[in-house]
Amino acid sequence: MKNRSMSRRDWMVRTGSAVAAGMLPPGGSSDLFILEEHRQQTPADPPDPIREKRLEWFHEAKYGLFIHWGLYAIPAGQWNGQRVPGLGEWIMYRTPVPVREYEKLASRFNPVKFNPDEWVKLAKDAGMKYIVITSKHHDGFAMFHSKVSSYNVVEATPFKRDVLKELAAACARENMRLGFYYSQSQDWHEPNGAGNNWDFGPDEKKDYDQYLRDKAEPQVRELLTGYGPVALIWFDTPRMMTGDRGQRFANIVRSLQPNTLIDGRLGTEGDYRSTGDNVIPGQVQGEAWETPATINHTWGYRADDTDWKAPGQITFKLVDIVSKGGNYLLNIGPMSDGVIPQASQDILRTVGLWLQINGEAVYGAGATPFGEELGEASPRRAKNVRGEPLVYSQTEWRVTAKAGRLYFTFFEEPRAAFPIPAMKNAVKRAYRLADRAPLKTKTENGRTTLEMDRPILDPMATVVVVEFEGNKVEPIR
Ligand code: FHN
Repeated sequence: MKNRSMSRRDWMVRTGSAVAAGMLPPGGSSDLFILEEHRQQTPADPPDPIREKRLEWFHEAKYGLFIHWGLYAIPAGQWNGQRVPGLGEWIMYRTPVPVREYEKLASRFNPVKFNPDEWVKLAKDAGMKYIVITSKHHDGFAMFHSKVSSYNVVEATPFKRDVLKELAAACARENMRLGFYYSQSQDWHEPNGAGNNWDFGPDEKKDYDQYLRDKAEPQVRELLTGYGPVALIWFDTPRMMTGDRGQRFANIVRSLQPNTLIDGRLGTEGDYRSTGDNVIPGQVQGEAWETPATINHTWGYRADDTDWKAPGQITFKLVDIVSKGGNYLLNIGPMSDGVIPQASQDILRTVGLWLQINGEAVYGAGATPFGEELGEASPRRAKNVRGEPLVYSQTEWRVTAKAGRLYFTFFEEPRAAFPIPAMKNAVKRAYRLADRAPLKTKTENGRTTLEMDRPILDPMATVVVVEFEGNKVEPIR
């Protein structure tokens, strides 16, 4: 199940981390509009016990809320009456909008309906165990009261409230872990930040270290000193990040808050791996990892993207990810008045209701000891769009595991007599997780089958617990 021998390159290829995060714009054409290398850092091998300790909560949590919120929520996908395709938070780049024009959005940012307690309550209702919010996205605007740049929510807007401070307080009240997304490389507002070539010319000619020294590094320090315990810093798009530059950020994090996790997109070694956007690996991964994903097709709010993923799809992705050893960081984009679109709230809460009953199969659960349920590799060695070996994914059921227990989550009605994959361990008993109703089992020639009632209990996903002898499954291959 563990695959510590997989090379960094293989992992990058398999998880889509090495290539573009191409997404369909809400219009649905195949316009790939972000070409961004997600340089991936492989946590040290063999595992470092200090890192493993830091990661304990992350392994338990499994499911987090990603929030992309910033000035881009105001245009919401339109500039001067024109629809700008692509990700909502990329509107400045895609148009492109000169800094002096884009900055004017700040004077209109007044999200009077922002209620951090409601946001935290939503995450809790959704069954999410951590929140990660954009503290500064590529547009360079800080959603916190930064002393190093007045381009921030307190000094540049009529709102004048420190969004992160208020959210941190609300999280602390509810014991919710809070992490900060920070765009360390791209900063389209700064002459020496990466990305803005329409105002400031090509990146190669910039004094990138000046930007790091005078803005990015001090801002990361601010985040780690003024906002309580920070669960993680979610760095992104490490353009122009050499190992040394990345290490400077890592040193800041480690020296100020040694328990804070670093994601996989810093530009030097992090604590866990981040897949490409919306990419779920085909197989179990041996290291800690996380899929960042959208609930529709954008991260920052855009008014025309209402193509939401259904609760059943999200539930499948969550269990699929957990069954491969990972975490799911699912994003929502609040509107410019501070309200989270009702549809995304409803979807998250529906999944949350399922988790209230079935969460035992998810939180703290380990990966499948089998793998046959995940799918089959293409017999012709075909590759998918990311150049990975093509796997014909199967979606009928998934398995997650804890000591002495397997959780079979069925997304489709299984065969009336469902054969448990071959294992050396004897089955002690089986029951439905939701109502604890026992299931009959039959063992013949060492193979156990579950006698399944029809229709299955929950059409979205039904969990069956199988208790077995011993702590760890020994599959028979
Ligand atoms: O460019 C960003 C994008 O806007 C968004 O923040 C995602 C989230 O994973 N990261 C980058 C693209 O991969």
